[in-house]
Amino acid sequence: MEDCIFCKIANGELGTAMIYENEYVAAFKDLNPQAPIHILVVPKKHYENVLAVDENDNIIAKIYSAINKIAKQEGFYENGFRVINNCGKDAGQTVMHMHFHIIAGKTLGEKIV
Ligand code: DGP
Repeated sequence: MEDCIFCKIANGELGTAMIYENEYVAAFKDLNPQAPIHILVVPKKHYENVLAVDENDNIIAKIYSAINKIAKQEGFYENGFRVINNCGKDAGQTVMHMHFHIIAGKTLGEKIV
């Protein structure tokens, strides 16, 4: 999609360093990290948010499969981590290309944020 920053990043147009990448998914560091490890996992295809995912589409499984691999690759598989997806206005979604935050590298506490 034209003028979508995460489309451009995910498809390699901006030369962003990738933490993980496959045919469907790209993962890169968040610009504004909230923890020692803060990675964004996005589909290469544009979806505005999770509401745009059809029940027959397996992109969410592909994203979680990527998260599993990233956790092993980046060394936080054993200690655990949090995955956050903001959907829409009340959740504070600021980039309108579906993305999943992986937050790790410290004890996160019981609250969501
Ligand atoms: P959300 O509130 O869930 O829409 O979070 C969007 C996140 O995207 C936010 O943590 C900052 C990050 N972000 C925004 N623009 C860029 C960018 O150009 N590059 C990277 N790496 N991250 C970005």
